[in-house]
Amino acid sequence: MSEAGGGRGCGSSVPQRAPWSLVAATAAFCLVSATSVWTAGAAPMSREERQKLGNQVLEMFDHAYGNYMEHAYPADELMPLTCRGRVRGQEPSRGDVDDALGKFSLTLIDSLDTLVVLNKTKEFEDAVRKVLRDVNLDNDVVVSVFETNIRVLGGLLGGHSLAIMLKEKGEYMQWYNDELLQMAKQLGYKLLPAFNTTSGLPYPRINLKFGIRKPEARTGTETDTCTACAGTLILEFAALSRFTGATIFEEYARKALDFLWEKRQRSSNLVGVTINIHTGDWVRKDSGVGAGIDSYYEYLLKAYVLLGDDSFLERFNTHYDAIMRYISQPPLLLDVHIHKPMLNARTWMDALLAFFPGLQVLKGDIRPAIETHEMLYQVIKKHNFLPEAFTTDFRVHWAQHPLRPEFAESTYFLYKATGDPYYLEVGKTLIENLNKYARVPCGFAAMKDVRTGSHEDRMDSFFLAEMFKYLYLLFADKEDIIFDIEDYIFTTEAHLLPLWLSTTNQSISKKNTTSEYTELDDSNFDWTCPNTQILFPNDPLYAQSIREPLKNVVDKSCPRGIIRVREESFRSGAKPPLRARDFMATNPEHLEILKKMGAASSIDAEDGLRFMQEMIELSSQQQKEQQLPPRAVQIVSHPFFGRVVLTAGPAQFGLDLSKHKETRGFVASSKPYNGCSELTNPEAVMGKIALIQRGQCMFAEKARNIQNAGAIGGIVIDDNEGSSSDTAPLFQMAGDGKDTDDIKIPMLFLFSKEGSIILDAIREYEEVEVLLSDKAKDRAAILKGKMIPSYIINSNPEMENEEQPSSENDSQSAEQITSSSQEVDLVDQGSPEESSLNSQPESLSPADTDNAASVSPSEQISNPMENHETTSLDGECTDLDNQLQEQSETEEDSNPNVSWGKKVQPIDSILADWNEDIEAFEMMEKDEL
Ligand code: DMJ
Repeated sequence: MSEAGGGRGCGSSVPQRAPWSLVAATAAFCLVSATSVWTAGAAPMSREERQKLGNQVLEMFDHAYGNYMEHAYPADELMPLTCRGRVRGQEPSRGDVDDALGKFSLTLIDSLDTLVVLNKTKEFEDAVRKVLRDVNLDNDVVVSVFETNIRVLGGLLGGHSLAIMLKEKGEYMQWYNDELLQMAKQLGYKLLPAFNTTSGLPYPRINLKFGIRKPEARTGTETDTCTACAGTLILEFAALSRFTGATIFEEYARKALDFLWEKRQRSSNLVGVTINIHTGDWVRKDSGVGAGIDSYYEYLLKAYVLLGDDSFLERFNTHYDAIMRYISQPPLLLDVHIHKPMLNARTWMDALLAFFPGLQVLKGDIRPAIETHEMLYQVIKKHNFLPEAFTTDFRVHWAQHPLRPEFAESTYFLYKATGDPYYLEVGKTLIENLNKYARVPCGFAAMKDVRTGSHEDRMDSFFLAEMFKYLYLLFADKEDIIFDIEDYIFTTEAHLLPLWLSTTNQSISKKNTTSEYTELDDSNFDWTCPNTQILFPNDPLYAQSIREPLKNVVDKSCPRGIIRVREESFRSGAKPPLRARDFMATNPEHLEILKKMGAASSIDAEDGLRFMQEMIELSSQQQKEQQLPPRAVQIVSHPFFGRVVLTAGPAQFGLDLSKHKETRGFVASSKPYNGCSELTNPEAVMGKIALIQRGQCMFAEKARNIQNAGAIGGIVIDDNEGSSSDTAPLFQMAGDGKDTDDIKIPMLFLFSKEGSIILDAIREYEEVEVLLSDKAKDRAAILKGKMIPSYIINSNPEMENEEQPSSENDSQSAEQITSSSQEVDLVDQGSPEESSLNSQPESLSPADTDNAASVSPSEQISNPMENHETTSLDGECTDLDNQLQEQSETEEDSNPNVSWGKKVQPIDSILADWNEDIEAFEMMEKDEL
């Protein structure tokens, strides 16, 4: 696009380093599109292959959208495992996540402009008619202002933008008369009461029908909101104002942004994660580029692109400078404290920050974008998806993955900026993983645990709004899209707004804005607009040369919480700081170091605080290390073929699936169903996996009864109707307090909702075969030896309609499989892990009572799912861990007084000593505000 078309380049009054080469808001705002100059590096991908991948994306979209429309619409979202709509109030509440659901057919609205990008114009026309006919924006439901803005208002505006584009082309949408825009305006007015605060920051939630603070509204008493929640409105609100001429929306969004800018921490120029909407105090003073803040930064830069207002670029550049100074520790991006920005606030990163490399491309800062993207890609290669959170040494911290699009977004932008076909290969991997691990017969299911491959009954609307757009555009040529994508800017939900809005209804742009930039000097703009003519001209291997040193960063190295402050002094021979994991209370040198912390220099004080922080994490980690990770029940028979994976709780007795081969077999219900006495149907469960209902007797007793009847495994299904691992913490089944070594078969636990997926499958298909394992298995391995068309394995779209395997084939191979399942090693050698668990009966349930509801899970169980990985799975960090082990052994050897593992001061008592210090630190932070 040209500047005349809207948007701004560097040709403004803002200090700059180089002219914008191309103002393509879709991607490389500052960059030359290098696709045409690429000559070396990763092998180029042929047009044919790119088209094939594009077609695959189209087929995947059809699978997701088609199932939503067929089985869920007009509900807000599809539940892909149970194949029905998610209607708020009819499902157990999931807390804040549900605030996106307003009974307004969310997924349909969020998908509107994706249909046009994917060249499904006819379907778009139908979808718009449905929105106009069916969607009600006046429901008595409390929704998130942020989510409603980015998904619904953004969706309507994106739909309107492309509807008028199509109308102008003269073929489609000839009947369209701004109806989507009218709906957007109606919704805009519904959101405005949220801004009725003295600060101008919006309340986080609003009742669509009753607004805020009215007794019927059930909202309006909140005091805090996240920075992104208050700072991610300007694109949609300004577009609404400029499309309609009603200036109020842009004014309100600008006011909120002005307030946030005023409240930035003045010495670091960072913002916190949560702010009090009445006082403007920072409630959470940690600062990063991921959850809670992410799109605030994104909207400052994009507001400049869309609205051409220099003040937004100045603010963005000021924050960006602070981010690169404090948060960016390439390839990592680590949260810090806004008042002590040299102090890391966490030792883990969240998945939302994966959008940041894309934003850096828009900014024109390619090198760190390539570095962070590469690091993220390696985490993905290890776990197939980006876990919601992962540590600085790349272990899983929070194992869920709700099919987030941020990494695909950054991949697209990096490809546009560098033209490096490597990024096409990255996109191809994303497609393969989605088809292999997330695709289920009724759509795509979020990953509940990337380590086990288990699913959640959830397909968020952003998956359709964003993922398919970015993936399709990655492989598309200009002529594959029916309009010029470079005439539009992507919102944070990937909705498209036309850049010509910058020259429309501009009258409000400066009204009511506060501005004070005198403190800024040229050094704030060091990162601005590097010119890709300089970056790339004679070196097409540029991106590769940046990735190369990082290529083993995840697999081979496990950075131990990278802290840069003293990098220089390490190099000059000074000792690295004492880390919590190395600390021994019996080591005099360690005690001496500890004494110094907090006493002398500020560096010592920082060491002390970090040490405390690490001790807290270590302490909770050690508690969790007593727990077993979740397991997977994978349905492998027709028509599931491994595509449905259920999260299961392990047992503290029986075969340990993490140490033995998985167990595979057909399922059969035991009689009696509770499995509390000798089975009356041993012939039915012999050689099979028995289903037993929870309750009436101990888990171990059930296991013995089915084992005596010849079962090769057991699945206990919760008797608590409606329970689900979506809403209840998963737990491990305890033994009976006695010796359980006689139980040799594996036992897993499913909540009622997951259990009923198996029970329903039996009702429908009679023969249902499952795999019990520690992690879902690759479908190719599952189907080995079976006559299955390759589309099942590869999910190759063109073959989707081909004949399915006959039931004859199925039963034939079922025999093979049954016999192979009998080869499973049933002899449990016992493990130290189990014996240590069994030796702590006080933490375990004494019995599986028949009154489950009266026993809280926390009383009865330990929770292996609780968000954090506790041990190094998959042999991660082995090399470094070995070195560390060797190192501690050497230390021990050289100091005969040190007895490793004995006499160590309990962590609790160390923490108690430091509580006072932590409080003092917090007080200090508060005073500085
Ligand atoms: C989307 O709704 C938007 O991208 C938002 O900014 C945060 N992330 C989700 C998807 O992960």
